[in-house]
Amino acid sequence: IQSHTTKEKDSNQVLESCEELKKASVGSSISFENAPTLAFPSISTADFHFNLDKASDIIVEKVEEYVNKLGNARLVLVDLSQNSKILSLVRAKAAEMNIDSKKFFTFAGNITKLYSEGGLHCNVIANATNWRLKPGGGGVNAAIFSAAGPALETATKARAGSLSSGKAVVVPLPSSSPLFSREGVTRVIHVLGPNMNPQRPNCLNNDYDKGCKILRETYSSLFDAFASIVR
Ligand code: AR6
Repeated sequence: IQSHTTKEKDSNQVLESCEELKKASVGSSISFENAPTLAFPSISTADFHFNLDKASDIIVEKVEEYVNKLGNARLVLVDLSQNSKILSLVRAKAAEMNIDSKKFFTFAGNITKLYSEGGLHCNVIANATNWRLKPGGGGVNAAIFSAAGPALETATKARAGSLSSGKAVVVPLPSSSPLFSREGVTRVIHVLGPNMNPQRPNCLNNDYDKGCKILRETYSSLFDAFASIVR
């Protein structure tokens, strides 16, 4: 699975050497010609303090459930660093389960720069958000709202005022957003995972029966939302 990252980069180098294609990819979503792809971060495992081993089991279980229902669409788990613990846990477990590495793989990179820095085109990205769907805070939520510009906040408000845990909301990204024009992202799916951090609202106080149930529900909501876009 790891070598997929290299393959993506190699094929990007070929693309980059072709000036015509490079020009054609600027400012238009039509010229991003890959299969529909959802890039998603590991929900709840950083600021929300969810146990990494339990989360990795759930990610692989849910990916296995959905990956073959999505036609040629791909799912990609993203984290900032190649040394990410959650990426290695998931890679190992996905390999054990023989999950098709063309349809599901892991990728190290900033989720807001997957195309421009990694050559990986993902038309949909998931955001691990907060219940108010507010920009800022930290982690991937702050990164996505900041990279997308004010257009995402406006578009999000038009769809929903808040989110309960386990749920997802799909927000079409206006073409004025740099995430659209630079990265080819046409939709952001906000999801709210279970929280185990006492400093954050609705902490589950280490109740992993409830937490695992909600994390499963979160990934189901996310992949159902992506499936409804792909269909
Ligand atoms: N690109 C890719 N992955 C990232 C990026 C990025 N730019 N930034 C973080 N990650 P977290 P949570 C990874 O904390 O645990 C927010 O403040 C990170 O390494 O963003 O669900 C919200 O407003 C980790 O693997 O989300 C909520 O209040 C994963 O993304 C709260 O944090 C999720 O980390 C949600 O906490």
